[in-house]
Amino acid sequence: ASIPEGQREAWKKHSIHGFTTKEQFENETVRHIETTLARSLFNCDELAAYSGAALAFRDRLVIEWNKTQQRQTFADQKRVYYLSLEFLMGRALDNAMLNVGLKDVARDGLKELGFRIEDVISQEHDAALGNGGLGRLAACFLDSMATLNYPAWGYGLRYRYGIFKQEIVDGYQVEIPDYWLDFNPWEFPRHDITVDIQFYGYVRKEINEDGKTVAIWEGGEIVDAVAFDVPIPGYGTSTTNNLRLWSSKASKGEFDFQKFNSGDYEASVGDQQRAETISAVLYPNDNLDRGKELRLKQQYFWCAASLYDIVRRFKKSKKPFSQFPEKVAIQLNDTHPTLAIVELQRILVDIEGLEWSEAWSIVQATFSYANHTVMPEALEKWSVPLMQNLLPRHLQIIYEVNMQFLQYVEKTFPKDRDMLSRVSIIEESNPKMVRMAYLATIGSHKVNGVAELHSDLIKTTIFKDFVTIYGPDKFTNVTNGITPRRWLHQANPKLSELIASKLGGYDFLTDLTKLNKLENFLDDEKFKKEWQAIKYDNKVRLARHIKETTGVTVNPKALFDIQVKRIHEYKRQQLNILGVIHRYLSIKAMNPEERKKLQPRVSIFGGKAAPGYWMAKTIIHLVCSVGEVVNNDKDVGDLLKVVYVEDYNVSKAEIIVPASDISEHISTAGTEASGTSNMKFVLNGGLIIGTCDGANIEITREISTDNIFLFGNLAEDVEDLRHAHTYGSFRLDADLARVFSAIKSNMFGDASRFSALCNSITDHGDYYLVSDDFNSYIKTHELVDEAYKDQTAWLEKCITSVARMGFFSSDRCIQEYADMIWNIEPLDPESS
Ligand code: T68
Repeated sequence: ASIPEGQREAWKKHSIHGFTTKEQFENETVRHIETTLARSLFNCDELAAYSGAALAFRDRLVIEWNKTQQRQTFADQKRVYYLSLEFLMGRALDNAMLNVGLKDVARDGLKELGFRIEDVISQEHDAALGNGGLGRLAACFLDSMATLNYPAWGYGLRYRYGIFKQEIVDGYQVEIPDYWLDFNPWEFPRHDITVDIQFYGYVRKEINEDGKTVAIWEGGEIVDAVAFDVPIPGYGTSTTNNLRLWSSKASKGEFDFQKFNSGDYEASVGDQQRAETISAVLYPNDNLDRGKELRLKQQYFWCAASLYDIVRRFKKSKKPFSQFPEKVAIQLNDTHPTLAIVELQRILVDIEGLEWSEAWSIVQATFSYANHTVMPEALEKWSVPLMQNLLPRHLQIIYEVNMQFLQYVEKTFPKDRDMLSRVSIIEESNPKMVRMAYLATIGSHKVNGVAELHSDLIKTTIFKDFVTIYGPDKFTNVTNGITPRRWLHQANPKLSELIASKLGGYDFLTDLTKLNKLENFLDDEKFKKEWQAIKYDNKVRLARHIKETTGVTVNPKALFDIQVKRIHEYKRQQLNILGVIHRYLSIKAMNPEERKKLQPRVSIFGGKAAPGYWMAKTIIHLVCSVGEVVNNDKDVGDLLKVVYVEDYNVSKAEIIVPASDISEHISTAGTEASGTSNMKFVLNGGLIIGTCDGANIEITREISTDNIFLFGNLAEDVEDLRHAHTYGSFRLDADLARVFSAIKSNMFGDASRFSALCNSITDHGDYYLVSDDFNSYIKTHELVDEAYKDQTAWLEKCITSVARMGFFSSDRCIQEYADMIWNIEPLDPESS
């Protein structure tokens, strides 16, 4: 429906261009406050100022967004679709200001209107549609894809409730629902873009006019998927990509007017609510699979809507389906979207009438799959009866895919009889289970891990047989990265500015390897003083936040030791807090002379526990209980403080990350696929203490062993150590035994509350090797204390590390995906 040639002049005359000057920004902001929000200068609080400024910036984004979409349609290049059940975006306004390069304009404008930009920015509610690393990775990738001008779309679910808000009440985690949609200027409902999604029903076989047997999926229920679009601006480019989130609602056909008219309101409203439940809430588990039916419904709802949308867009080009993989790449963020593979095969065979094998080649050439964990409890499996009921046709397709795959395996490896049951998509358990990681692997042309160690591990553990079957080239590594725009420029503006002043501009934000020039300034005393002052200011800012939210006073001159991430036994916050108790006991035993020599510390924890993960909640409680005792022990004073920062999220991370001296990345070797906060902390001039796990290993390679505190057993030894525990040779570390005695003496309150936690280490096999690594951990912390005393040397380590972090930009990472996996080209907005 385009405007005729003759009328286009009028359109162009009135076409909106968006503000560029302070005057125009103020004008737009006030206009939005007065008209869009119907408020006035007598009635304008910080929230209204935020809303007005956000709407002004939104207008600017929309203009470029429209142009980008037009340009991409016209160019008809290959696009990538990033399917992720989680997008942990955080706040959008600050990011929009920086990406379009108008933050200074906004600061001055807001000041003139009576507001401080920081207060306005902090009014925004985080978009928290994710659990942790996996969801935040998706958000960093969107930023990089737009910045690098790739024609890329994100597809996700528009949860009404994001990850819960955490409150700490009497030292326990309490979960509060995160209703975030009250005012969200960043999304655009597309009520014209809806897709009917079918569930349940049955499959009928029919002979069509060509004499071919076709499957027809009938009956069941229909739910509508409505698109909500979110603009994703790139940094320093006008490319503005789209993130499409699906929301569920009762379909018009389905909403029972009969029931409604006959007065059975409750039943009709019930149907509606059941439909809306699908996109109601994000499942709050990270690295754990619980196999709930509603989760499977969410997955299919989102995959089917996205695939329908992608296929519809492709069909507009009128090209044959054989060219589908030349126009479409689909990236699966973990196994959560694996049903998209099955759905595309269903569309091609059942609806478009392609031959099975031709369709399957198209599917395999289209999809690629990134794995994010090797831990068995996190690998997705769905029960066959559940799938049979909810998605009967999809289960048939899975069985067919499996049969053909197993026939091939049998023919190729006739001697290995056990291989068939090992690699079958269907696990022969009771009930039978569909192994989603195998299905994703079989249906993709590339499978990648997210850090080198992890990519090696998947090839020798969960996908060992698949390496034999497909050869090693199907499996590759793409080490994770982070966006330096948010995680340096936005979170740490002063450091970014200092770096820019030395490097002659902000080019490092789009080519992070440019940071290496910082090594030329290691003798520049003024530079180093400024660097140190910025770190101190960032610590003061965090100390203020801690004071306001917990009431605890911490000294910004102390060493800030931070562990913020989801609470999980494999991430070993228990090792950290047991180490803190050890430190406390040591301090208590010291004489005044020894105390004088000790480096004062603040141990800062933060992170959410899955609501049903009882052990993780116990760890939180232990941290809080230790804090309660230590922080009120006059005898200890500033030598040690222990803080739990409530409700760790993206916007808190932006305050916490720049304030660390040392951060903890101490997972049992071989369990953390990559980790990405390790990269954020180092990029902000903090050092890390960590195990040889995930991306810590590559960080070490880049910044050198001199600049990182590594400790603990290696991944290759973990299996043997566990085996040894099981067969009797477990010996509790002596220092750790003293720590347990202290806990048992009720030093931190009723010890029975911590007994399961202690017993998991002392009596139940110490699966995460806390005792095995304890001594090495304590010793390494002593090295940290020693090193921190030499502030000059410490500072040089920090600066050298930052200079060498270029590799960990998500731009590098996206470049690798684009070249090695997606085979897509950027579309430069200036060249068309
Ligand atoms: C994380 N995974 C990895 N999973 O743990 C981390 N899981 O090492 C890695 O750096 C990061 O992914 C990015 O690659 C997760 O965050 C989940 O959140 C999750 C959510 C649902 C189900 C399973």
